[in-house]
Amino acid sequence: RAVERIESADGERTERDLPTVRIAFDRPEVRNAFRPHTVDELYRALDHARLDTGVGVILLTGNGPSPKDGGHSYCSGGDQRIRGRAGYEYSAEEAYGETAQVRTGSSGRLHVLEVQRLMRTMGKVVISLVNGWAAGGGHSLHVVSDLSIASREHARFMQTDANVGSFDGGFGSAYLAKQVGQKRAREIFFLAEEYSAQDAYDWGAVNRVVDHARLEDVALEMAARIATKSPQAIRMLKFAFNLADDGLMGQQVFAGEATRLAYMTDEAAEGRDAFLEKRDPDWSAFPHPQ
Ligand code: 1HA
Repeated sequence: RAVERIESADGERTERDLPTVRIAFDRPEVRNAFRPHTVDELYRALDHARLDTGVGVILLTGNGPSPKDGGHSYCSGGDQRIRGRAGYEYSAEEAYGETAQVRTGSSGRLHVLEVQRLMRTMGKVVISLVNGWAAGGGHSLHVVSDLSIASREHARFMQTDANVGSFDGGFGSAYLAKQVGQKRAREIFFLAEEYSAQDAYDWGAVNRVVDHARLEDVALEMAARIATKSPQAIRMLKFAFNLADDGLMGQQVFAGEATRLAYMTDEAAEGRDAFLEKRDPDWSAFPHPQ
């Protein structure tokens, strides 16, 4: 849970809880590559934040730097060491003992597309703090985020999917093309070249480039600013931005929120009450607006 540090004009310091949580990959020795277990934990943390009515903003980042070589990373995608012929399967027993699958509820498969869908469809703002390498499936997580802030010194981007015979043919490519344009997105995937925070900013793929030391502070400032806005308005706007690109799914998510709002009206209550009281509904108090 994040706090905002406020310093008044007379130098007095106070802290207040922000409606914000920080979720971080914590495998810096492998550039924060994810395993099925990592992704299941990420899903649970995100869903916990989704369900918590006190949370409006989620900051997604990577811990580090690596204790091995000091390298900084946001996330380098699927852990290639546990990739089998049928995808990212691995023996949970190897890492966590025999009861691991029961304990974690993990099926031993990589559910990263489910994580992407959750980030996309939750009515809260997800901000990626790209503090180092964003590669492969890690690059796609930053792409799917609502906002991205990049470290000037350490953020590096590379879409390596095609290097390792993988391809995110969903949000990771299609939504990237919406952000940077078709030609640029194809270049990013087909050439898999490294690009910088400044490149990402120039191409419209990140919102801000900031000094590394300021990355988390800037994210908290953004979160504090978003916290001053109407939660309902932010939610409707996020769903509206998604709607056309997400097709019927986008319409469903937007419409679900519209239904929720409509349920709060006297008109909807009349429909419910009439049914429960076994009478015809009386809509006379609810004219057709112009
Ligand atoms: O595309 C998908 C999906 C698509 C559809 C549906 C689901 C999907 C799920 C996943 C993915 C993918 O993520 S595919 C793409 C997988 N990721 C990669 O191809 C990135 C591989 N890593 C790199 O290219 C580079 O490591 C790097 C550009 C991120 C950083 O380079 P750097 O700074 O030179 O470090 P490097 O020495 O390469 O890495 C440091 C250590 O981290 C190495 O281990 P060490 O030699 O110290 O034992 C390295 O092997 C390890 N490491 C880095 N990335 C990964 C990794 N180990 C396993 N998996 C990694 N992804």
